Amino acid sequence: MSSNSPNLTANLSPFGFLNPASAQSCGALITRHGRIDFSRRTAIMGVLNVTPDSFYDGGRRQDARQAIADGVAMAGAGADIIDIGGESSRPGAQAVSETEELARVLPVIEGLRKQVGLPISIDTYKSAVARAALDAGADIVNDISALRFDPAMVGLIAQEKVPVILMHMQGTPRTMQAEPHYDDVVREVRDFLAAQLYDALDAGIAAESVLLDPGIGFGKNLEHNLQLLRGLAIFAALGQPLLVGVSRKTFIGKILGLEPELRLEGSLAANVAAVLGGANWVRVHDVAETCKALKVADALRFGPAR
Ligand code: 9MG
Repeated sequence: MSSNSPNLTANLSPFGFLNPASAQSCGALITRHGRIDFSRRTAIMGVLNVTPDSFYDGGRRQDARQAIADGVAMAGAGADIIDIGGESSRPGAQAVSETEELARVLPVIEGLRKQVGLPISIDTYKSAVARAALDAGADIVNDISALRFDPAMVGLIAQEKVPVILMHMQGTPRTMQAEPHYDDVVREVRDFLAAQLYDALDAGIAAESVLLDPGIGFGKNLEHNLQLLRGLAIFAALGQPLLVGVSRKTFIGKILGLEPELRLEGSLAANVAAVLGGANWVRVHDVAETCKALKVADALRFGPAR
């Protein structure tokens, strides 16, 4: 190993009891609307934002009808899960009120639930929004704060027995890109995810219901994001399924010098790299294109589809 390349296996030593990446607890997630099997292929989560200001799809969906139609199209294109969000988490985004977030997401969840059988996740860190979304037909909570921003969230997840995604973020969406700093980004994100996982387990959330996510772009600069993507095996070694979201993000724009509209190929490349690095789920805007790219990546990783 060259003297300046990161010694990632050395990072494992304090966590020597953890499983190797190949021994993740299981290859499926049980939800209220079916089982998501990612044992021999990567699960694809389609992004359905109903916000005026998300960095790529913000403002594209003027009403719930358009959002529902887009969700149905994503399901038809091969999505395994649809992730519905009503508050932008792009860098610099302002928080919205619970009332506003609910008004954006509930009609979409209710409408989509009538038309697709797929699991739906609600992208929120607010327990009241999560509770109403679950009542309206959502199945999974995607919490970008990993249960930190709303103290009632952990109890809700434990009580409802629903799967949860715990994501790492340094700061808040409003402040996170100001000057992100880490001494060792892979170790710090790994330690954070392990701590949040153990808090969740202590609160009564089942291990089979927890996915972990290094939070690409959330309080990270280009080099941090690249180190996290190179170090996915370290997060997989925590023994939980791993979700990675790179779709059209700024780090791809920095590499290519392109705006979000022109980042499809870069996103496909980064998603393939994430899958070959150990991601079990990917969160994407471009479902049809990602399905094709990941068929190839999955064949490399798991062998040809049977
Ligand atoms: C809401 N959101 C935007 N990017 C995301 C990512 O990378 N992971 C998760 N879990 N949620 C995200």
